[in-house]
Order: sequence, then structure tokens, then C-alpha cells
Amino acid sequence: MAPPLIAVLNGPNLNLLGTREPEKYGTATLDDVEALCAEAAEELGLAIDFRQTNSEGELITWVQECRGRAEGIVINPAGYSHTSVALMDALLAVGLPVIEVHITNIHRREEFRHHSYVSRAATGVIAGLGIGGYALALRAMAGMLEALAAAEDDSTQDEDA
Ligand code: CA2
Repeated sequence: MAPPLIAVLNGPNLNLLGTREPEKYGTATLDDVEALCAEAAEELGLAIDFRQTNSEGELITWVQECRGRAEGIVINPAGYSHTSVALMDALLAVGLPVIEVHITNIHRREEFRHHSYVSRAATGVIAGLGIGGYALALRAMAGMLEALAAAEDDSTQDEDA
């Protein structure tokens, strides 16, 4: 059987990782983050589709396209976390487990970063653990998918009994 596909989606300016503001975001590039996710996914028996966009509309389209294609979404919505009701609506509509990741601890930063619309649609949130948060999110996602599959097996057995 093909490994479950997890979309790992990244929002605006994350393409700049490793090139500016290393004191905030570290020195790893987005390519390094992708490599880290690929390694974690391999270990966990998951497949990933890793993407970044600076466009809100494109990010929303990618979320919509996950329906029927992916089993879960790991997303760092970057600045759109704090502004985008439309992204929140797309994540609520897609009906998949969602883990929101932030490299920095948004709660220790400026007030306007403390609220995330995306968190309303997220199953879980990881913030402040650097790029390692992406690997933790994939690990948590693998655990959730296993639990969902086990619950489905149980209900199928109940139906058969
Ligand atoms: O901590 C995070 O991962 C954030 O999602 C990063 C966003 C920020 O708007 C959120 O509040 C928290 C910013 C992404 C921009 O990343 C840059 C990386 C290097 C240089 C400049 C920007």
C-alpha cells in the first residue's frame, strides 16, 4: 500500500529562511527544512508534498486540492496565520487533520502575532521549537493517522459482529 501523503505547506517569506534574520529564524534554509521533513517522513512511513508560496490564493487552492489526495496537512502559514480568515475557512472545509507549525514562539513576540486564525482550524499547534517543529508535527500526524485507522478498524469489526 502507498504511504499516506501529508501536505507540508509554507506561507509567505519562508523562502527567505537562512538568508536573513538568523537570530530569529536560524540559519537553515527552506531546502534544509524540506530535507528534514523528507527524512522524518521516511522514518515514519509517510510521503510528503512540500511546498512554499507567497500567495494567499495559491495557499488556499493547495489546501482545497488536499481533499481526496492527502491524509493530513502540516502548515506554517507564516504572516497569513494572523490575517487570513479565508485560509482558516479552507482548512476547516477540507476536513483533514491539520498541524500548525511556527518556527518561533509567536506568543513571545509582538502582540499582533499572538492570535492565529489558523489555530481555530488546527488539530494541534507547535511553536518555538525551531525547524525541528516540522519533524515533531509529522511524528504527531503519523500517530493521529494510526489512531484514526485503529478506530475505523474497530467500527468495521463492530458492524460485522
Ligand atoms: O515563526 C514562524 O514560523 C512564523 O510563522 C514566521 C512568519 C511570521 O510572520 C509568523 O508570525 C511566525 C514569518 C516568515 C518569514 O520568514 C523569514 C525568514 C527569514 C527572513 C525573513 C523572513
